[in-house]
Amino acid sequence: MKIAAVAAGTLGVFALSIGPAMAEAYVKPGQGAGACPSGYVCLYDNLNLNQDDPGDVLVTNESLADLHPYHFGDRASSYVNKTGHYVVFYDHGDYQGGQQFVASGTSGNMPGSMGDDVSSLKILP
Ligand SMILES: [Ca+2]
Ligand SMILES: [Ca+2]
Repeated sequence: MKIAAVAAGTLGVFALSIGPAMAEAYVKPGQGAGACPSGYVCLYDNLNLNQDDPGDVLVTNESLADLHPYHFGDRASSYVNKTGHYVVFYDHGDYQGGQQFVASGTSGNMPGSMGDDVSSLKILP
């Protein structure tokens, strides 16, 4: 019985590791909503999804408690949400401070006073 339990546990880890939605976050240059893959939320350095002014895009399908390691702290001016979930932007790290909720399928300039202020983001379940 103990062997069977260990085997099942190993299988579970394996199944997780080949899941379709590997958590990842990276920065690339890009413009427009097409720069954001399906299943991800993307932050753009400049207004209007970088379409008037080329710049970097932070692409992520995981919540990020601190954008500074990606050199994207206090920098995002617009966004695209293709996660299928609500995303919450916070003006401080660790999901603290002011919040802005954006629905899946929406995009545009950062709502409220969140432009050049987002320091963390959470993808809701
Ligand atoms: Ca900016
Ligand atoms: Ca901030």
